[in-house]
Amino acid sequence: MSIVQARRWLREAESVAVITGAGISAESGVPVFRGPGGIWRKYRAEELASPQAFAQDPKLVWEWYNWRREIIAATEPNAGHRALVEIERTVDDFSLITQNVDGLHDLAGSRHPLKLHGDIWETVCMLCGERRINRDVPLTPLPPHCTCHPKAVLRPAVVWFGEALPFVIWEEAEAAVKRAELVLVVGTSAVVYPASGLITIGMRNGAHTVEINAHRTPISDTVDLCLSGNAAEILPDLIDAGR
Ligand code: BV8
Ligand code: ZN
Repeated sequence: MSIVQARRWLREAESVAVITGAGISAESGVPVFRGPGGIWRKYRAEELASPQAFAQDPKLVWEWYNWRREIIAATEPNAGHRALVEIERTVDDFSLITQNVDGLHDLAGSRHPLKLHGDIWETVCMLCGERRINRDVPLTPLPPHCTCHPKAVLRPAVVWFGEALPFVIWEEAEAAVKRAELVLVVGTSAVVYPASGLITIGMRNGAHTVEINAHRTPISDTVDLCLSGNAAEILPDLIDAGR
């Protein structure tokens, strides 16, 4: 089976769900979490993306987010992001589910990305809960404070390890993969749960599953089709001119 089969499934599907991870933004220059470039100073994401790490050293965690915000602010969506916008236009029932917090799907024009892990451009106050978009690069001073109280600290409005995913978004994502005839899994190492569990849910509900990844992952042996390579090249290639 090959990309011809994937094009056919895409052409025939009335309901498509796409699950993206950091790999779809790699071509834009956004560092991935695992594999080369995934380390910041000497820390792995798991050591910084947690309430415990933030409680222990909010300034260090914010320095990591400032580093990422600065990189992301200088990036553009790539052909992979844009191809998903194109596919969204041609499929009756299309859902884009992303683990990414970089906002590149929004910038590319995706109508309603389901952000399972939040948004790096949004802050939330640890005291009053106020959420706001803040695109200052870099954010300073660190840690940023809310206007509600001189000691109220702002955190990134993202989902850290050990934290629950946003319930409404999760429900919408789970419903999408349950009704999908085709699930595309793009640029994720498929090791973070419950996000990666959506792939199995799609499979169990009869969807064709296609993985697009530069390397093999723990789901490569279970999906119907693996398209190995760069998402920024493969996704545009999926769009069948004759659709
Ligand atoms: C929860 C924060 C419970 C935002 C992130 C043991 C077993 C199973 C699960 C667990 C376990 N122990 C703990 C858990 C749960 C834990 C978890 O899954 N841990 C893992 C590491 C084992 N999960 C949680 O804690 C979740 N919460 O379970 O809560 C709960 C329930 C109710 C009430 C209270 C609590 C929360 C998970 C969210 C964590 N937050 N980030 C941020 O700062 O970004 S996770 C982090 O990893 C990012 O969000 C990222 O999105 C996510 C997944 O990474 P990927 O996107 O896949 O990126 P990665 O670098 O790994 O891979 C890139 C891929 O792209 C690679 O495959 C590469 O080959 C490919 N690629 C590269 N270039 C290209 C490419 N592909 C194509 N083209 C290219 N050009
Ligand atoms: Zn506040």
